[in-house]
Amino acid sequence: MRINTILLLAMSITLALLSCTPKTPTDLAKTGFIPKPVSVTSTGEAFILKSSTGIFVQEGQQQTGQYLADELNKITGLSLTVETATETPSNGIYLFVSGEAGELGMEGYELTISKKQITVSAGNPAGCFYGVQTLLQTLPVKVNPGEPVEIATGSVSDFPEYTFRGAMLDVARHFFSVDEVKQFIDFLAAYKMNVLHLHLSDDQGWRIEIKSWPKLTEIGGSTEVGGGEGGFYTQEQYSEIVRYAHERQITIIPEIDMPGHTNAALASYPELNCNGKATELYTGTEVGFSTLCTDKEITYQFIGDVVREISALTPGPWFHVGGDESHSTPIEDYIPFVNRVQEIVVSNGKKVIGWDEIANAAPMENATVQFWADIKNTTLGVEKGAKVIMSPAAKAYLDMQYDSTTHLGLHWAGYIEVDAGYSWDPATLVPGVSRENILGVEAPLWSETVTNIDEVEYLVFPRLPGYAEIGWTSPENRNWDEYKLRLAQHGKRFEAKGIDFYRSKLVPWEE
Ligand code: NGO
Repeated sequence: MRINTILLLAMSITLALLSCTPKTPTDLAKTGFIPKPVSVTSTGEAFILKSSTGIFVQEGQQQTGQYLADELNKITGLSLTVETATETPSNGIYLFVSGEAGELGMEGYELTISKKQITVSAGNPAGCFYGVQTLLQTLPVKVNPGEPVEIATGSVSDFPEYTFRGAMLDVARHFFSVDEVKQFIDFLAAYKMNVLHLHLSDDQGWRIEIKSWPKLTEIGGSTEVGGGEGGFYTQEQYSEIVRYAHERQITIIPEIDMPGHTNAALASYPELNCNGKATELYTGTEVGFSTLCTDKEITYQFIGDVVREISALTPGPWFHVGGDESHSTPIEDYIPFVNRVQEIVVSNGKKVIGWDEIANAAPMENATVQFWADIKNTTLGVEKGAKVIMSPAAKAYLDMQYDSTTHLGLHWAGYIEVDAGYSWDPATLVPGVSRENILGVEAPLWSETVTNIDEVEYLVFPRLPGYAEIGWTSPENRNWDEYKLRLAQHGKRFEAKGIDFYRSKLVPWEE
């Protein structure tokens, strides 16, 4: 045999042997992480996760350790448990928080996977939780019982672009149960989002118990869009949502929308109306017809009580005052009203957030305007010293339809296909609003057309991971053509979690 023929033969035997060996995930850099980390390095081997694998945590990190154990056990069918350790063990998984910013900042983390050991080290507990989410994305979606679980070795160094990465759920137009809100929180947590804004009141419903004004929920909470039975959270239930979110490093922002979008309150208490008469409950979807009576003292007593009770239940730094579409409040009444409400919020120890219209009031230091529609309002807010949350309706509203065939959602701001939702940069979208003015990004889901969590899922997925990535990953590191391949890998994850998602034709979903 000639030497070339022998070489060829040897090569084909090797190839044949290679194709028989089971595929092990030894290239960490091929994992479709969302949001995309700052850097990923592969070392080409595998860590085997098995029933004897220990999960060790530094004192104080038990909760995140338990979260990791629960998630790993769900995927693998194993029964891993958590122990505390004072130093890095030589085998197993170890979660560690240094308490110092270091090169990756407080929220940054380093995930290191070797054949024997996985470590997550971070500046603060949030960073540690994000490292855990990255680790979870290295695992297969589901593992058959008894099958070894192989995790590719290498390291991930990572930190977020923006400190504020959120979504909003409108629980006023349709009410969602505590369990549904928890599911929504889990969606955010999986993609390292850290804020859930709850739109707790609107014309169609008041959704949080206020002990000093009980009729708000008794009457105002009794219906919703379409005339359904509505509902509300007791203060204990709201606290349970806050607690569940906190365990997942998510801050709740409560919103009480005012002076417009207040029909549910106006129907509950006649004295909040200028004519002293309660309005009828409302179950339609028009906006802009209601207003609190801005020159009655009782209005401010009411707001004072509401802000005080909700603030006492809310550990996060913010209170959202709404302020949008107050078409029935003359601007000369609107401005002093918003100014006074800002003072009430600040005196309750919270920072003000409002939709971009509140920029017409003053002063704005320490306040944040949420850009949704009006560039002039938003730049005015910036000039007055406010920070901006970017929620452009035409790009980031989760209730906008994907295209003209979408059976749920609205399209007043346009259709938002998955690529359009992903391909924009918060720091360059609005002239006059630049990186240093921006606190972060939030994707709101208004619920005029969605009535349960399955419908919510259809509008939220697959766009939510894109908004999470806009908040986390620097714009230089983002590109739709590359992102869509990573998103394609997540279709199986959505399925495994029972998420009803929109199978956009723009994404080459992996089967
Ligand atoms: C607008 C309006 C909401 C609607 C939503 C529907 C804002 C800030 N106010 O956004 O009341 O529910 O559009 O997309």
